Parts: sequence; C-alpha cells; structure tokens
Amino acid sequence: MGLGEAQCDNACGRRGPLLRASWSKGGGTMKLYSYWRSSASYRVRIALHYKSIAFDYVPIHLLKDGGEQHGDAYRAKNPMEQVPILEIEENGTLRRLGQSLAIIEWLEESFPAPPLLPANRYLRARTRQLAEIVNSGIQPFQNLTMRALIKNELGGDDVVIARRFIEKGLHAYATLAADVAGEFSVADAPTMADACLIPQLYSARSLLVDLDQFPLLLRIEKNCRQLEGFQAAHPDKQMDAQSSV
Ligand SMILES: N[C@@H](CCC(=O)N[C@@H](CS)C(=O)NCC(=O)O)C(=O)O
Repeated sequence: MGLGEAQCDNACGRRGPLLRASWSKGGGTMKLYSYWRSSASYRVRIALHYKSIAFDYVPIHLLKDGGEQHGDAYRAKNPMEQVPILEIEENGTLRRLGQSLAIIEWLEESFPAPPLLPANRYLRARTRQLAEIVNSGIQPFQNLTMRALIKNELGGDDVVIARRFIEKGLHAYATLAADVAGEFSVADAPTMADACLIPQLYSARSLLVDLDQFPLLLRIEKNCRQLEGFQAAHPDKQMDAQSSV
C-alpha cells in the first residue's frame, strides 16, 4: 500500500456501522472507493451491508475540480475513471475490482450468506438479466460523462435522454419481474436485481421521472427499505453526503 492510500485511509476511511463479518483471508480490510450519489457505488454498498461485511469507505468526489476520478492517482487504480472499485488484500496481494456487478458476484462467492442470487438456475439468470437492464440498459445514459457529452459537445438535452432510457428500462424491468416477483424482484428474498433497482429508483427520482407508473417497483422498494442493509447503504447515510451537490 502506498503512502497516499495510507493517508487517505487515516483521513477518510470508515468502518461500516452494523458490520459483523470481516475479511480475514489476507488479514486486511476491504476498501470501497465510492461517491455517495453514485448509483453503481450504491449497489455495492447494498451488497456489503446486506452481507454484513466490514469495509473502509474511501470517498471519490465525482464533481469537485473536474472530478477526482479523472486524476492520475485514481486512474492508476481504475482506468475506466469510474466508481466503484473494491480493493482487497488477499494473501498479501493487493487486488482491485471494478464494475459493480463483477464486484457483487465476487462478494457473493466469497460471502455466500445471506445470498444475493437465488438457488434456482433459471431465477439466477433472470436476476442477472434484471440487473443488466439497469447496469447496461439504463445507467450509462444517466452517467455524468455521457450527460456532459450530450449537453456540452452535441448540444442535446441530457435530461430528456436520460429520462427516456430510465423509463424504457424500468418498463422492461417491471414487465420481466412481474412473472417472478414476490416480496422482492425475484421471489421473496432480496437479490442482486434489487441491489440495482433501488439505486436506479433513487437516480430516477433525482431526474424527476414519474415513478407512479411502476407500482410493482415501488412495492419492491418499500420492502427493501425495511432492511437494515439497504438503509445503511442509502446515499444520505454516507460520510461524503452533501445536501447541495
Ligand atoms: N458499469 C459500471 C458503471 C460505473 C459508473 O458509471 N460509475 C459512475 C458513477 S455511478 C462514475 O464513476 N461516473 C464518473 C464519470 O462519468 O466521470 C459499474 O457498474 O460499476
């Protein structure tokens, strides 16, 4: 671990509040590089808190001074210049994982209980399908870089475009979930699909999408809100939460 990281750890690292399990394979603690309003970071926070895994929170400010994610120090950690990344020390080796769904799959394999994927093979595939609708069918079109490109370089209306993809994706999600939903998106336990849906609904609200057209999704959200892991992962609960940005 370099000096810069150690300093950041002391200055801004934090152990999650309701965490029981710890990462013992390498003796180190996991670090999540995150931004409070980032929906992809929010997904991983849900998985970590739901599974009660201890981690240190390292805030990356996506807006300040053009965005910390574009700086040399962070680009060296993630060449995609995006949050989240999960940093883990395994048998003395420091490893970094990016892409929230790959991270959640790694967490699922490392900490199987409580599961975020169903036991049934078809339902597992449906769960991943729902998660991908959010991950690749919606989120890229509301992402900062895409919105800046549409607005500043192409002269388009970034909000209209983001809303269009959100509504299209949420309609598809609701239609596909209708067959398999119980209390949650897939049957009666939270899954990776819910870990994607809840942050997506948060982003949709910030872009003033009318969510009343998705009663099933609102019912699922209400059930997720009852769970401690989902509550602890909420943007407003993060150390870098700010009211103005
Ligand atoms: N598919 C990626 C998406 C990551 C992503 O787009 N992160 C956004 C925040 S939600 C980001 O870092 N944006 C910074 C930028 O666009 O400059 C994942 O699931 O991790």
